[in-house]
Amino acid sequence: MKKNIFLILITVLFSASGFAAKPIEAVLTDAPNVPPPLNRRPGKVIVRLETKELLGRLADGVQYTFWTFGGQVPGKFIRVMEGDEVEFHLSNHPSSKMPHNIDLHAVTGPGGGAEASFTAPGKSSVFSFKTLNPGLYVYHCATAPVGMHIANGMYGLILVEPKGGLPKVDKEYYVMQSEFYTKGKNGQAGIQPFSMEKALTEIPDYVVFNGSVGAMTGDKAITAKVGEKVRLFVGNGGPNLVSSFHVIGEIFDKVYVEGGTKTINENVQTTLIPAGGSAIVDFKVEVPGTLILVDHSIFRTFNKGSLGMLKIAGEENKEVYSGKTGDEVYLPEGSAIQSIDTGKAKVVLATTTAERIAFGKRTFESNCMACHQSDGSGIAGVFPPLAKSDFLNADKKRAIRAVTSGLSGKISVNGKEYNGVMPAQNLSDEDVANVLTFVYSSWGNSKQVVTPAQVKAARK
Ligand code: HEC
Ligand SMILES: [Cu+2]
Repeated sequence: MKKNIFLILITVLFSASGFAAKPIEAVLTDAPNVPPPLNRRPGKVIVRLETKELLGRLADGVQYTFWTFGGQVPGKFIRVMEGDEVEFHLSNHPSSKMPHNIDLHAVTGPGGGAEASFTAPGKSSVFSFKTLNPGLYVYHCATAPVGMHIANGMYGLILVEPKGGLPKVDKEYYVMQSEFYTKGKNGQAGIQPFSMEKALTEIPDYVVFNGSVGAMTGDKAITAKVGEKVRLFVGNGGPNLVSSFHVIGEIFDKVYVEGGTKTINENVQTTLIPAGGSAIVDFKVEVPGTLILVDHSIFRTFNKGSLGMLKIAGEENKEVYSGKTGDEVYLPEGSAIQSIDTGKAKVVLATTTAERIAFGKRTFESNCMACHQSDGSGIAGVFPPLAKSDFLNADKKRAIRAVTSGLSGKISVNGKEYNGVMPAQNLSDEDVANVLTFVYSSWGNSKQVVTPAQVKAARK
């Protein structure tokens, strides 16, 4: 114990007097985690990063060969401080097919380190730089064809803490948006190769946070407690799109505009994050619930994947937010149940029950989940549960009709009354069969199978 204190004292004295202290190995983290604040003086720091190409999940049933910094998309979060001397080691895994390099926007020097770090498979490169400017910076691969290396997942964030650090908060998270361009359409199953044509037209099939659809939802949501201050380090890897970053149900108390440290905007709803840029957003969470992280170019969010969740636990504060205090059906004269046209053309027909369930899960996620929730639990008093629903399990034909024609008026589900309106779902017989078979197979339901022929018959 005494010896430790003595050692710390010596180290402090040495660094204070300008003696070269032992270099520090930087702690790197995978998204959504961020290395802890540094609380130290500037010094010599060693960063070791490995490029690796690997097959991974892009969406349910969809796989993609990602090119990564550190084995995940986005790349590892690097945290250094203003005035550090960074010795950067880039290693390219022997199994890689491509050479890679790194352009760190935090570097002052040609290519941001790109030329110095060009590394063939099975090799390592070393270069050094001084962190002259504090801020939150993107890094990315800059090996030709640059667009393709970025499109395949080669980007991440490096934070250069200003001297003295950023103001203290309770939770810090790493969120990075990016797009993927695949040969097949959104949702098309299998291993999807990169599509250069789609990348050139800048119309992606997927727009995601942290590398895949659903990387930050459900039990992978980030969390905080009522009363805590939350900080998101948000980056945009592009390669093409600009993000309108927004958190549904929050207002950013502070935005470090474009990831700089000088211009701090306050009370912001949506902040623009350029491709190859960043922002730091701080906010205090006041009430419990699930906040939804989105790109407010909203079709990207609800149809292409850029949706994340921040779950807040804690006590209600009815003064800040009352929740629903009134709930009545509003059906003015002449109005009928509306229908939602999803415009989705499905071509692949299920041949087995397992396939029906798998396809049905996707239909559920894009057509039912918003109301009935991902675990089928519904929302008390508003959307009835599908999980263990006596209403559902008692009568298959009635369940089919609810989906094909909509449902309104008083119903009772598991002893609780509901009096809402479910819009008719404009789905094909095949899709209705799939989604109901999925629902029946999930959450303790009766495991009945619904076929397209039964749907067709029930429509009459
Ligand atoms: C816009 C919100 C909304 C969407 C989307 C929606 N529902 Fe519903 N659903 C409701 C409401 C509200 C009710 C209750 C209607 C009533 O009170 O008469 C309901 C009732 C039901 C019921 C009967 C009650 C029960 O809990 O068993 C079933 C089955 C059902 N929905 C299935 C689905 C399926 C499957 C989908 C997707 C294809 C879907 N719903 C999409 C709002 C929605
Ligand atoms: Cu590369």
